[in-house]
Amino acid sequence: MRKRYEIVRTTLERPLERPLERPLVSNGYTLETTPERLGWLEPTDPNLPMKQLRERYRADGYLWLKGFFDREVVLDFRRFFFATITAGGVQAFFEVVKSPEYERFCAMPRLWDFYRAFMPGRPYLHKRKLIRFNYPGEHNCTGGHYDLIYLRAGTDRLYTSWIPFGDIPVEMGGLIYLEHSDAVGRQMEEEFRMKNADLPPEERINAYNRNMRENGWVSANLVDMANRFDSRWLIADYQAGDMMIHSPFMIHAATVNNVSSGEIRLSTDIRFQRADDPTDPRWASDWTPGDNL
Ligand SMILES: O=C(O)CCC(=O)C(=O)O
Repeated sequence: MRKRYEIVRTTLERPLERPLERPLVSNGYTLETTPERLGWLEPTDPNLPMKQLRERYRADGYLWLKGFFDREVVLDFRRFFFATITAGGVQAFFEVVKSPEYERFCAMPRLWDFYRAFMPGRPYLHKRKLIRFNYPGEHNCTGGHYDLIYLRAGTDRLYTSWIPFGDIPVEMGGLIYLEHSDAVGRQMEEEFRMKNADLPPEERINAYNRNMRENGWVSANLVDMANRFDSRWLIADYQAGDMMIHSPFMIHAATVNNVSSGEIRLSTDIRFQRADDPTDPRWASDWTPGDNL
């Protein structure tokens, strides 16, 4: 029998904010567009008092901070990325990941001052930072997962910043979130913790151990997930300058880039925690291909 997960609804049901230009497809599954299965993320003003931002984050499992960064700074990084890739080919991708320009972007006082106040405490940024780019029509995209699956060897007081490098309208395949799934992720993780208890320590924290699913994902079938948890996928038209923050238990995924303009979807995801909480040592080095995380 299927497990029932309690999902508390705290936001009003709203119709879609605009008609979709294309169906949303993720790993071969086309998302349902009924109001019970698809909705829009709620934007938040980053200038609200910290107390309100924290309450919202706790209630929703995410914050969509509109216009958090200076748009031009973000677009500058996008230009740097494509100039580097154009000059050096795809091998240059990991040069960008290790570049001073990317370090500088991630070291921006705007970001660190925010986390210092939001946590509150001295922030620590995991060195393993990811940049993702997706060509239109590329079939594979991020399956449904929550981040702690890959980060089990430290604290669970983690904050992921997902930052679009450019405008990412829904049809370009930005991040989507399963509404109120922070509670689902917590319950699943508790179940994995119990199942993993008998495994050797390095296996216990592994996203690919015998108790986990392919790629560490909860599922690649987002349609089934929304039905199973009786929830909605929340979508958004992201703009350069926005920043998402999500909890390590919040389930999210992506859809295929399906824009006709040929534009590439470019984003980064980086993770903060308090400097005095335990860190996962596997995330203390630059992201490299095949680092098995
Ligand atoms: O950008 C993506 O496709 C995935 C990002 C992600 O999983 C994250 O930000 O945690």
